[in-house]
Amino acid sequence: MQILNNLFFESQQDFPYLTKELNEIFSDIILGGKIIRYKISKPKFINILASSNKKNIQNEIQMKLDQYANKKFIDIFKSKKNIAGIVSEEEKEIIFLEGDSAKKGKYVILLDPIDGSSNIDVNVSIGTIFSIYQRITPIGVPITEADFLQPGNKQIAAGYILYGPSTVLIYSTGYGINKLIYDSTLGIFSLLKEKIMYPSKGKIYSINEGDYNSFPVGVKKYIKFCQEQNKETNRPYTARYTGSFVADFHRNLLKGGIYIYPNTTKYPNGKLRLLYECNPIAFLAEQGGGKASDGNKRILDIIPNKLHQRTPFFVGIKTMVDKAELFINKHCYM
Ligand code: P6P
Repeated sequence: MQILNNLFFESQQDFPYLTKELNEIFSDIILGGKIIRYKISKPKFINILASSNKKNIQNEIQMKLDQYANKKFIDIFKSKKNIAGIVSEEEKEIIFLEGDSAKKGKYVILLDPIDGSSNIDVNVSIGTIFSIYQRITPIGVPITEADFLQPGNKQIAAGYILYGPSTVLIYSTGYGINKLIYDSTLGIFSLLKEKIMYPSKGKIYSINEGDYNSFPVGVKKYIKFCQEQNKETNRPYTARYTGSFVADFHRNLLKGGIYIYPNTTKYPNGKLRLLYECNPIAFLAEQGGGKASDGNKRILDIIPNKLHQRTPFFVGIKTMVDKAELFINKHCYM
């Protein structure tokens, strides 16, 4: 009924806890999400799912959709005045918006335009992750890197769009997790559920066990713990790993689990980026009653020093993250 009450655009009541400016920023995010969803569902018109044969600043193969999504979101934010600057996974430097935005924009946004892009050409769910802060430089002067190097506990909103069998927007402004679903008939996102919380128990663990030999001992011990027979503690757990962080996080949030990307030989500081992957997801996890750490400390308390810095990442049901940290700290001397 709620959907039928909507006009052909998202209505305010679908976006609880958004100020007027944030509501405008979310409209921009949703516009970008709708365009990306369309492109993904219509690849035959545009050969957009192939690799671009270029590498991004992370030295990762950039898929055409990565480039397309990055440009689309930047163009959309540039056309409005609420955002003063953007950091994107696909851009080495800060995107300084000109004119009114730079002077009057109260907010900065950090973005992973398409996460899980290695899955684009095999039709596995992918996602857009976003993180929003109030700028710390005064209105009227150009923004600086400091506006983006804020700890995750200063985020005022964060979320993701998951492009799967259905397209969903998950976000929080610090008052719980809200879930909206896209209705392609009406072309709008409608509120489906507020205050989403992790289940009290979980039995899914998500980690790329192909890297097992290069994991720290504590992580190896935790994986063996997950695989042991123990009816009382709901084990063995189930392994689920898609190679698409947003999809794995979303499933674990709804069904109960833990996602781990630890430091490995190839990624000594972890693979996931703190500012536009781990902080927004950690913000959501804590809003859902879960926990997010680097194996030792709270992700949201890490003081960033580089825009694209990486961190080991453990996120999920609090008791599961606590257990993983126990194994890590017990074996950290080994
Ligand atoms: P690996 C995608 O590139 C990503 O950042 C996450 O979405 C995903 O969980 C992870 O990397 C996959 O990395 O090394 O397991 O292939």
